[in-house]
Amino acid sequence: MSERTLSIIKPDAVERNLTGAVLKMIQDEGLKVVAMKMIHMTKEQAQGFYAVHRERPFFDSLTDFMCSGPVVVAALEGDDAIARYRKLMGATNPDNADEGTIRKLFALDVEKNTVHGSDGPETAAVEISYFFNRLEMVG
Ligand code: YYY
Ligand code: MG
Repeated sequence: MSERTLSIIKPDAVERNLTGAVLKMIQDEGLKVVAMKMIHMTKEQAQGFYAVHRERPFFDSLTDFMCSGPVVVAALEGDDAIARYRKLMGATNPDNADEGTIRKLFALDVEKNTVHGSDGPETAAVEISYFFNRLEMVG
């Protein structure tokens, strides 16, 4: 079934000019970009995005990192897009990520791990609407 997921190319990757390489992997996987933009989040915007993690010990450091530089946010569409993108990303900690995944190739550590991808249909819908309105989505 066709579904959509929210991708973020994180500050560590944008800063190292890896945006094109990550987008190529996304497109080679067959996922279609249906919305995309570069933004530089405020601390408050990063806290809002990661609100589900606000009680976690890494929340303050994570949200500092996510507003430390520009990111590229995109909505991706395809059959089973959520799981396929999670598989392409690899495990949260790059030490545990499979060979050939984005995080295995590019992530610096568990925090500076290059990409975000939604973890389910409900979070995907919330996360896409956090960044994009209907006029910004193709199709
Ligand atoms: O969905 P995913 O990004 O793979 O991991 P989450 O468990 O949702 O955590 C979100 C984000 O938080 C993760 O990408 C990096 C950061 N983080 C961290 O800095 N340290 C941890 N021990 C776990 C997660
Ligand atoms: Mg997550």
